[in-house]
Amino acid sequence: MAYDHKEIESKWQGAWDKAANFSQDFSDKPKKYILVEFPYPSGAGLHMGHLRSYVAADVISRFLRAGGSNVMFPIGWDAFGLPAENYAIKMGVKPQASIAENIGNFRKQLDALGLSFDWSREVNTTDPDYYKWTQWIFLQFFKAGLAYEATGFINWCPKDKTGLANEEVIDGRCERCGTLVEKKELRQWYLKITAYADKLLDGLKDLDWPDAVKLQQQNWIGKSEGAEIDFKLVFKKNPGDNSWVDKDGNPAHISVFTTRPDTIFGATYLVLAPEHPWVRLATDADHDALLNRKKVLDFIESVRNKPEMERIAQDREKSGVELEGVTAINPATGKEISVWIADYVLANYGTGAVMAVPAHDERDFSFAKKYNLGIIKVIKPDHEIDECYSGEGMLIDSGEFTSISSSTAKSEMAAKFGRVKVFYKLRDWVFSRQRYWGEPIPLIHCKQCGIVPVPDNQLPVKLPDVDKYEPTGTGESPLASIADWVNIKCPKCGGEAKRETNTMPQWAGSSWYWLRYTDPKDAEQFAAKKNQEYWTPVDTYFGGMEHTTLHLLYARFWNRFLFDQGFVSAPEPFLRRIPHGIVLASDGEKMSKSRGNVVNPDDLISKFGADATRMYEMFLGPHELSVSWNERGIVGVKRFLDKIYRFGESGEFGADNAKIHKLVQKITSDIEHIKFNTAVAAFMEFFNDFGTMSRADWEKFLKLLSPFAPYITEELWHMLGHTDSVHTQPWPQYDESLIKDETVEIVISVNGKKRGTIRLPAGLEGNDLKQAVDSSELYAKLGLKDKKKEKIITVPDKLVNFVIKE
Ligand code: ANZ
Ligand code: ZN
Repeated sequence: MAYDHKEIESKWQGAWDKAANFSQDFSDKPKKYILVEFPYPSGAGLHMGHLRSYVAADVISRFLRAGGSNVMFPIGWDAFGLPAENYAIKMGVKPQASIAENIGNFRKQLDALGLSFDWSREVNTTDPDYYKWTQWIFLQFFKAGLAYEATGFINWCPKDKTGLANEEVIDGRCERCGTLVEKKELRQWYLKITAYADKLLDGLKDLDWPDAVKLQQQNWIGKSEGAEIDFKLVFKKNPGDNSWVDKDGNPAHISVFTTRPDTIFGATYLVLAPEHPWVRLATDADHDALLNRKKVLDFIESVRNKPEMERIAQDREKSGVELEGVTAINPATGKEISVWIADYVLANYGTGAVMAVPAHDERDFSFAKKYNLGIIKVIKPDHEIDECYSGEGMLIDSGEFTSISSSTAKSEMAAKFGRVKVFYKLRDWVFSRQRYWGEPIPLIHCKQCGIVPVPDNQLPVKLPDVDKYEPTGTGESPLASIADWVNIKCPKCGGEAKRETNTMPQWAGSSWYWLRYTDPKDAEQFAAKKNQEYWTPVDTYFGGMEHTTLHLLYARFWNRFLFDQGFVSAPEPFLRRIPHGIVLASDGEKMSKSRGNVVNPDDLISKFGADATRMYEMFLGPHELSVSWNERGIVGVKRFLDKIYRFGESGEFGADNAKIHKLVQKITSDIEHIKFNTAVAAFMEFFNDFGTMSRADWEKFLKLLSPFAPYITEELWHMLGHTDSVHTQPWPQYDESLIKDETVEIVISVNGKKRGTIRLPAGLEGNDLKQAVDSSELYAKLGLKDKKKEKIITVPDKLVNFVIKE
């Protein structure tokens, strides 16, 4: 007989005192800050990925509360940005309205799941009382010189009609809609995240994060130590003339960035990115340096919209064209070498130019083969190799550096031919969007005073309420056409001025939200220092794998900056990060509407109950791995819950059972180690054959199960006659002496080599263990009786090793 999950769940959902989950500022109990990524309240509602993080975090929070901690487990809404705006456009409503409706729906879903959030701390990034502080923080960046305006080629999504940050371009496509990203020249606001590259790298060391996640951030920041070296240019048209300067007065040389200055004697040509500023200049009709200008321009055009990923792919054929009429001088050899542009050199990394060393760099090698360029070996490999050797070794044919090892010579050669230089892959964060639904950037453009920050007492700069907010596609925000919002008096001189009309990216509000939770209603500051000091850093942060180089990097950046400014109390925001794997559909494919394989949490809750949904979600597999949904699995979990319900109803209690102690130990340890799937399995195994259970054992069992299945355990707890809640009971303890196995397998080895095993009573140590082994059959069989033992090593419950003279 199935229990009536609907009745039980709706009964307790209404009855639970929500305040029971509220956390106390400055309590004497140990604090724990458990955070889950707050959701975008999209129209689709909760999905399986949310559930994975939310249920896991809820289990931990309930467990820690029962263990006596003052747990903060807050939630809120990350509601600005493209997804919300696109949804509103599709539905033909204002984002304000659709957001409010979606939040209502999300809230219902979260409550139905029995998630024990502290709703007293709810935040919403689109609430003016919240984004006032997002704007205020932006102004701190601006005042510190870390927010700046520049015109440059940025990533542009033609479908979403807005600029994107590098982090939002995944394999050349828009992170949101999958459209191929184009390059567009636009005036943009940038945040100078590059100024924090080293701090963001160093900070990783102290974090309890999965190595894979740390490595991804490290690679994204991409620190490279090397040298910048200048190559003088020579012009065929006026061979003697080395005074050729550009409009800015730069002398005629090209600077390259290399991580291998030790290979400079093997540099046989230069390669520039097609977008290199010098190439732009030289192809200008005013200049006559290039003899093949037309061909060069054609090539530039052909690579213009090639995705970066494609350009740098190792195995792809590289193409380029020589800049005829120009050569360069290799500063080490004094030899004249040719100058090329090629697709495999990127404009926005290093100096946008490389010295090509085909003998020791794969990309240069295949390029040199294709265009028949010189290949000069300057490093002797320490073993036999293929044609191109990219490792270290002894330098050859390298002038005074010959016979020195390449690694030793590196720094000296960097200094002699150029200067030591560090580059990062990380780019400054393109921080403006040409869309309506975001925080207005709180700046004012005045003809007299230039760019003026909006004074603090005029924050927030509210988004105007408008009827038309579709993107324009011109590179201007829709706000630009709202004259009475845009035109304003300059706060400094009182003259005519205009508001900045770009808005912030969707990542702004989430770059500091965990700080606001510590002090969510503060009107004077974004969060009082003493609240932060009590709560932060976040102890455990649950969320998706996909946010590693977006949200997690941005959040660490804002936190570090605010820390340096003295506004934040901890340098790193999130001590422990637990990412979850993806939940795939039962066919092993990604869940998607178009495939029609999406599993809807509402349906599951209605059909099987929130408890079964939660438990099955945890049972699916290790938290960090991708798992496949399986309808049969949830049926099994529901049956398990039916069984325990029937047992509770029957009230057939017997004698105490030591097995419950083992279960307490197992569940406690599994929760601590985020091994929820094995915890669920342990519950089922236990219940399959526990033999007998006393009323006290049963109460322990219910408590253990309560973080996973909060409704049914509450019902069964009350069935015992209790009037208080199972969720306010302390976590059960176990008796060490009762969890030992009665017998254990002991490995017998001789001189460290395993010779067999024997079964012995558990808990034997030292001489007792030796004596038990002495009287075993194996001992006799191995002839150990007559051997002279130099040493006998015993490990209780595991092993006895005899060290003997052979
Ligand atoms: C000469 C050389 C010789 C190089 C050699 C490598 C091996 P990472 O480690 O990624 O920083 N490079 C520099 N700027 C580039 C750009 N804008 N586009 C494409 N490639 C660029 O790589 C640095 C190396 O990548 C540099 O060192 C340069 O090639 C190339 F045996 O210089 B090397
Ligand atoms: Zn002014």
